[in-house]
Amino acid sequence: MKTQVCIIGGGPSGLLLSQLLHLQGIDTIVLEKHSREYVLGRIRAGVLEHGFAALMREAQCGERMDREGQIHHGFHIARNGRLHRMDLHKHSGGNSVIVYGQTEVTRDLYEARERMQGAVLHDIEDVQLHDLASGSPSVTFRRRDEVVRIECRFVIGADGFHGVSRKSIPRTVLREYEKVYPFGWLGVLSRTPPVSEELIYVQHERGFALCSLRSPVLSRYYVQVPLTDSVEDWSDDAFWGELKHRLPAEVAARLVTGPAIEKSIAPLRSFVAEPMRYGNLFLAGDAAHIVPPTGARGLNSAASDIQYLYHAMVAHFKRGDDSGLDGYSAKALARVWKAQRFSWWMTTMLHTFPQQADYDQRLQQTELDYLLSSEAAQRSLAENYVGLPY
Ligand code: RFL
Ligand code: PHB
Repeated sequence: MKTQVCIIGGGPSGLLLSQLLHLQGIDTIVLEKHSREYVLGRIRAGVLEHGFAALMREAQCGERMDREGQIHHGFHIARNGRLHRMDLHKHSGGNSVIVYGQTEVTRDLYEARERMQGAVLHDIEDVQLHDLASGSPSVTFRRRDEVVRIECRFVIGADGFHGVSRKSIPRTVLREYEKVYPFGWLGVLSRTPPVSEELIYVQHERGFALCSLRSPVLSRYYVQVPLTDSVEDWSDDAFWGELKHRLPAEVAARLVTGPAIEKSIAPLRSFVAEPMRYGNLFLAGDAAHIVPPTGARGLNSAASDIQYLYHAMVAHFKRGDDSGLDGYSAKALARVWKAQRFSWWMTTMLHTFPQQADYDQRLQQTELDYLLSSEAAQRSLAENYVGLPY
């Protein structure tokens, strides 16, 4: 098989790039390890930056997002039983975010790829990347009992944190930066009306909590849990009880509970791999960097990588201009590190850290005091939350 761009990973990053390149007449093949149902079964992000939304529209995949997604002009921070509203719209010069689940984003991208007869191969195994430093790299994989080779001009590693692409870069070239947090998020999806029209991020001595949503009838809630907990330790009743404990009383009083349709624990981690290019392999999204979900940056950082790569690839194939490809890693990493900083800051400010020194605890409280009382601090939060410019 032959293609111009071979994309490893059929998550949002890989599918979005494939769709954008297709619309510019550039040929791609997407290789996905799992089935489409499996990919769509993963409940993840919920908040999209306006820049991401614009990219979805450019990919001709924005129609349902614009119809069903909810525009949010602000969110709340709960502390000591009180809600404090962060006005994103006012403090970011008129920007906002869209609440539209990653599952729906991915579904829209799959449907668009199908409509345009894009090649997305599922259930493939043993992906290996070859000759990345040469001008004609290739990718091999196994499907059923057959080994298939794809020859291409570029390989895109969009295969998430556990994928093979990053691992194909020699250890002498790659530098990794990592921070692991001593807790995780237990998330529940329930077919119940959301407790609040806007998200509520909760700082509480028992631990962080988050009230989010997917639609007027679908809620998404999280509570901070120790890494030693497993999903089996948490009955639905135990989850709702703990969430109510952490919410301000007036919010807890109107919380509608119901059976969990999905329940999972995600560990929190910050990670960056540098550089994001090796020869003709380009990393994008979670394959190169991850953040704790507190600042809602993960999927949005993946989208900015894709925006840079998309324009760089178009410049290469249409105009023979390689400046975008040559500058990709540095440009993407500059924005990635800002998302790392923001996610680390939100996470550190809002979570309860085991065995925290008294001094650090007072500083943490002061950081939140400052945010809640300073318009300048709220402007900085808003600028980052709606998405820094590409
Ligand atoms: P993905 O989504 O992990 O997709 C990678 C795909 O590659 C496949 N794959 C392989 N394919 C072929 N061969 C191999 N060897 C392969 N190995 C893996 C995988 O099956 C998969 O389909 O990465 P991508 O596309 O870069 O997308 C990144 C986002 O998924 C991620 O950043 C976000 O979900 C993070 N995130 C959030 N981001 C936001 O912007 N806003 C949010 O509100 C938000 N909330 C969250 C989140 C992540 C969470 N978890 C579970 C970590 C909330 C949570 C709880
Ligand atoms: C979600 O709805 O899943 C969500 C929203 C905001 C975050 C993280 C997750 O910061």
